[in-house]
Parts: sequence; structure tokens; C-alpha cells
Amino acid sequence: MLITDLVDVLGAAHVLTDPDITVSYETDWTGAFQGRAAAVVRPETTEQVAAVLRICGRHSMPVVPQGGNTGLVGGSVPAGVAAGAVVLSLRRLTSIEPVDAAAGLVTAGAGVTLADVQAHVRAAGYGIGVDFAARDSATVGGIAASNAGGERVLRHGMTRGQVAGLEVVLADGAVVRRLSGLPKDNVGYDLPSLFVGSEGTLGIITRVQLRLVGLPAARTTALLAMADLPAAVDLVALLRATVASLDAVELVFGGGVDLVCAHQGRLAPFPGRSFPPDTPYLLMECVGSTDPTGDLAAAVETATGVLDAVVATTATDRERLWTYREGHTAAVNAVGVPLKLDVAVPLARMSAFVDDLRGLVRAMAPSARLHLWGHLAEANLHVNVTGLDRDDARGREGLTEAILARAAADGGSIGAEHGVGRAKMAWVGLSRSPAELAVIAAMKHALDPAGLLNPGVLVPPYGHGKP
Ligand code: FAD
Ligand code: 2HG
Ligand code: ZN
Repeated sequence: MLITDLVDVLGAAHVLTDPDITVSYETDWTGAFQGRAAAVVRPETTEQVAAVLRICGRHSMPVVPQGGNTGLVGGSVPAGVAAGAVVLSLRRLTSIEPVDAAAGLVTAGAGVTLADVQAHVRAAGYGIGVDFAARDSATVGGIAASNAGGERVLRHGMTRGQVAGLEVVLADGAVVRRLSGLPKDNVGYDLPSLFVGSEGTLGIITRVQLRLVGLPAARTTALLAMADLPAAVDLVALLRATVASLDAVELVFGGGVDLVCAHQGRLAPFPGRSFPPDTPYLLMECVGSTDPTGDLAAAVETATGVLDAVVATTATDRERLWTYREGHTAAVNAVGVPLKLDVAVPLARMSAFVDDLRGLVRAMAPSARLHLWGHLAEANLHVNVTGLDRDDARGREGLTEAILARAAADGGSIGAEHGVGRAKMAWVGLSRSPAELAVIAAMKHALDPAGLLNPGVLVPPYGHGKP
């Protein structure tokens, strides 16, 4: 019996089958994806993870890996063809090694949250080059598995650039460990990189080695209301060219900030002024060893189309400005479970894309509400639509298809930072060529011949019922 075998290895307390307890592991953060699990298992060590995979392999039982369950594409829950799978929660893998200052690295168990690893390295005077609003729940294993982006990509790149090494358990229970920490080590394929962004389809990440980044002595954050999106895009170019201390440039709109204010009971950011809902706001942050406010102000003064600005230099004021940006996902979910898309289009085409998007949603779903925000420096736009009929699957698919096809037509990406998961499976071909898809499928078949690792995510499942 599968359950008995799992209990033998993990103990009954860590093989959960009571629906009242498993339900939170079976539903994704947004509430859009859900499905029953055969069991939720909670190993504490790499060896236990390997044992779980060997048992599931013997029983031909699919496995859905789960970290903090903050993913936004349905990949962390047993929905769709993965219904009835074992959910493998990595949250008990919480060991953190001491900071290795000489190598500039820290190694943590997959279940350590981003906030905890940030606090751990901060105590030694360092930072982590990845950050975003779900930091208190998202795990380093999940971040690596989804190659998360976030708010610091402008300076540090995506998570891939921050992962120096990984420990991964393969479908057959074998352990691949590349944690040498050597910055120069060109012996064959870069295996850790293969697993970064693989969304739980190639192996289970059990340990993550992250690079340390410096902690800046000074930070300045500013929120600007802009006349229109072309002016905001022009300002990004100006800032890139003239402000070396630039660390983040994020995009929100007046309507989204109003929604966050209503959701959190906050005052609007620009005292005594309000702007129409489609007004773009830029949240930008500069960092340095000395106060970067002057650099930022000098650039903004030469920019055109700035309607208003608030500047924050204290931690409290900076956090307040970031809340207007980071509060969007929760505020939108409070309106209703959204249709959630995450696209990138070349920055030069962003304004035309947004105009077309607004027209498209007005035409295809007149009673729906469109919420846009994103990471403007990386041309990454989050597209959320609320007010759609949840039972009208065809309508939602039609709108998804139209929006993603429009992004792809511009040379954009249909999954900029959240990945593919179950949500974007049907549209991968818009962003990847048949030759690329064949390589992806070959890699999947080589590492997971029975198709048990997160079936229905990223790669088409191998067959009916049993993947
Ligand atoms: P989960 O949601 O549990 O899993 C994500 C995927 O990785 C799933 O496919 C799962 O099967 C797989 N997985 C998880 N752990 C492992 C493991 N140890 N081994 C193998 N596979 C594994 N994402 C961004 O990129 N940028 C953002 O700015 C951002 N902001 C967010 C803000 C909010 C409020 C929320 C709710 C989410 C946000 N996200 C963002 C999405 C999400 O938080 C990230 O993608 C995060 O990296 C997921 O980590 P997790 O531990 O929650 O993973
Ligand atoms: C963000 O940048 C996150 O706010 C979440 O990536 C985006 O909820 C979303 O659509
Ligand atoms: Zn984002």
C-alpha cells in the first residue's frame, strides 16, 4: 500500500490524508486551481525525499512538489491531470548553513522562505539578489524551481543568476549534488541551471546555494505620476543611461493604487491630488554607498511628463511607497479570482500593447475589469482580469488566447516570470519553436521516463489518466 510505505519512511504525522488538513495544500494561492491529493507528504531530509520518490515510482504515483504554494500558474497543486497525485511539501527542509563570506555564498534547505534567508544573510551584512512581495511564504526551492523574477531583476537578473548550486533528487531517487561553490567549474553541462525554472518537472530541489549581494548603505525610493505610458517608457531609458545607482523601476496605474488603498485602508500617495485610473505611476529605487537622492532628482528634473512625485528616504516611508506596488496581487484577489497572465513585450512596443490590450478586453469582455502593473525596466506586464464568468471556460480561454497571441506577435513572452505551470500549458507554442519544444520533451523523457514529476505542467502529460 502506498500510504503504508510512506508512513514507514516519514511517520504518520507527516503523511496527511485528512481533507480538513490537506485542503490548504490542494488549492493554489489565487483559488483558481485545486484538486484532491492521494496524500500530502512532508519529508524533513534529502534522504526522505529520495525515499518518497522511490516509493511513488514503485506505485506509479504522480508527485506534485510544493514549496510555499505562492506560485501563480497552478503548478504547485494537484489539479487537472495531476488530480489524485501525492503532494510533496518541501517546507520542512529548513536548515540554513552559516554564511560563507569568502565565497560570497549561502546554502539553504529548499523549504527556507525567502524572508528567512534574507534575514539570515542580513545578520552577516549581506543581501539576496531576489525579492518580491511573497517573500514571507515563497521558499528558496520554489523560487529556484520557478526561476522567479521580482523587483531586483534590473540589477541582479532573474533567480537563475543568483543560484550558484543545487542539490536535486531525481525521479528514481538518485541525488545530484553540485554545491562546490566554485565560480569556475566548466566540467560538462551546467546541471543546476537545467533545474532552475523546471517547475518541478525534472527533479525535486532539496538544497539551494545562493550568491550573496552587498547591502547598500543608502536607498531612495520615489513614486512618480506620469502623463502617459510613452513618457514613463522614455523615463526608463533616461534613468538607465544616467543613474548608475538605479535598482528598480516598477509600473502601477492610478486605478490599481486606488484599489490597494481601499483594500488596505490607506491614504492615496500624492497628498491633495488624485489622478485618473489609467495614469501610469513609476516606483523607482536607487541604492548606493552614499545618498543617491541627488542623482535620481537630477534625472527626474530633466524628464518630460512628470505630473507629481513623492520621495522617501526613511525605511518607513520607503515601505509605504512599496506597499502601493506590492499590495496589488492581494487587492485584486479580494475583488475576485482573476484571470492572471504575465507577459513581456519589447519596451518600445509597451504603450501600443497596453492600448490594444485595453481595447481587446473592452471588446471581448465588456463587463470585466482589467488590472495592469508590472516591472517596467524588464518590460514585464502583469495582466489580471476580474469580473469574468468563472463557469465560462471557453470565454476565459478565448480572452487568454487573444492576449497571449497579441504579446507573441510583438516578439513578447507568454510567461515572463511566473512560468508555465498548468495555466499556460496550451500556449507554450506561442513562445517556443517546435525545435525547442522537442528538446524540452527529450529532456523531460530522459530524466522522468514514467512522467511522474508534476504531470500536466510545462510538458504535455505522456498519456491518459496515468501520465
Ligand atoms: P510553489 O508555489 O510551491 O511552487 C512553484 C512551482 O515550483 C511549482 O511548479 C512547484 O511544483 C515547483 N516547486 C516548488 N518547490 C519545489 C522544489 N523544492 N523542487 C522542485 N519543484 C518545486 N513571482 C515572480 O517571479 N515575481 C514576483 O514579483 C512575484 N510576486 C508575487 C507576489 C505575490 C503576492 C504572490 C502570491 C506570488 C508572487 N510570485 C512572484 C509568484 C511566486 O511567489 C514565485 O513564483 C515563487 O518563486 C514561488 O515559490 P513557492 O515556494 O511558493 O513555490
Ligand atoms: C508582482 O510583480 C507579482 O506583483 C504578482 O509577480 C503578479 O499577481 C500578479 O499577477
Ligand atoms: Zn511580478
